[in-house]
Amino acid sequence: MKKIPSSEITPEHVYRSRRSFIKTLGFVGAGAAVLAACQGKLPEETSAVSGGGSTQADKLTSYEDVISYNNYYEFTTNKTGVVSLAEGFKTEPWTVEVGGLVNKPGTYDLEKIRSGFQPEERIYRMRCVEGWSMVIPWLGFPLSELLKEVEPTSEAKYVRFQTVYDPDQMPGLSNTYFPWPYIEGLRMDEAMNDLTILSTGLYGEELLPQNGAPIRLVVPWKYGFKSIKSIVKIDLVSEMPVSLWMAAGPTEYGFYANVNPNVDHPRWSQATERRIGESGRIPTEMFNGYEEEVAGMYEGMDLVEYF
Ligand SMILES: Nc1nc2c(c(=O)[nH]1)N[C@H]1C(S)=C(S)[C@@H](COP(=O)(O)O)O[C@H]1N2
Ligand SMILES: [Mo]
Repeated sequence: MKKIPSSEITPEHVYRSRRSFIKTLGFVGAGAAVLAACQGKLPEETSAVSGGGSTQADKLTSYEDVISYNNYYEFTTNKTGVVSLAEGFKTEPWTVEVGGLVNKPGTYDLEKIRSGFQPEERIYRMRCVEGWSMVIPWLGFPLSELLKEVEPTSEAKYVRFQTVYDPDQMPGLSNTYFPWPYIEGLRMDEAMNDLTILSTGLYGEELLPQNGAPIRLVVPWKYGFKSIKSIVKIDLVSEMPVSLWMAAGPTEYGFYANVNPNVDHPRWSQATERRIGESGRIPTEMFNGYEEEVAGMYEGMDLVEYF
């Protein structure tokens, strides 16, 4: 194996060497294992995407790009400016309050999250509504595991998520154009879908602030803005939550926000996307390539009306 100077050992290097080691044992994780079984050996530079059928292989976005090109408006709307403004963001102590229409509301601190849930690797395609995308090896656990613990009542129809509101640490909150705090929501079946995870890490490392540390949502078949960062509150509710983006631009951002190449944003096409770190554009897939797993939830729904 090629020697890498220690100064250049990024989590990506460590992650890749560990993965190739695991590969020789014939196991990379559920999604990849299926692909490996079908095709024999995985090409070094591609990775099986979790879900989205067993035949797709996508190149991972580099660790450097994943941690330096971000949308996190509580810090700044400048994608390459988040990293420096978020440096040193305090993520400990941290608690996530889980309540609303549940039998067993709970306060989850990081210790309780770490000991209660086992993170697994999920390689997901992520598609930003602005037309760029990444392929990220997340670490996380299904949101359904947490929701089952708190026992939603029969009145619970939606899940509402809220990001921390901390003006002392987040200079972007002074931008009064946005109705802070950042809010997002999912319908109950979407929240319970196995693809929906709470992520605490990526590339085998703990999440950095710019990616939503210490815990964020990841919903790979929806536009990136649904994957809300740095969550402090999760409520089970009976009415459809109004997200920050719905409040800021109701004609441009709907509640569902499913990736759909056939439904354009009012100001641009959604037919293609640019993979960060690669050249040119590629076609955007229905439900971001996760049609098999999620299309059933929207059967009979007009996806133009419910955008
Ligand atoms: N709280 C909060 N969550 C957020 C955002 C944000 O501005 N604030 N941006 C969203 C958007 S538009 C995208 S594309 C993804 C980007 O995630 P990443 O920076 O980890 O790639 O985070 C989403 N989650
Ligand atoms: Mo986005």
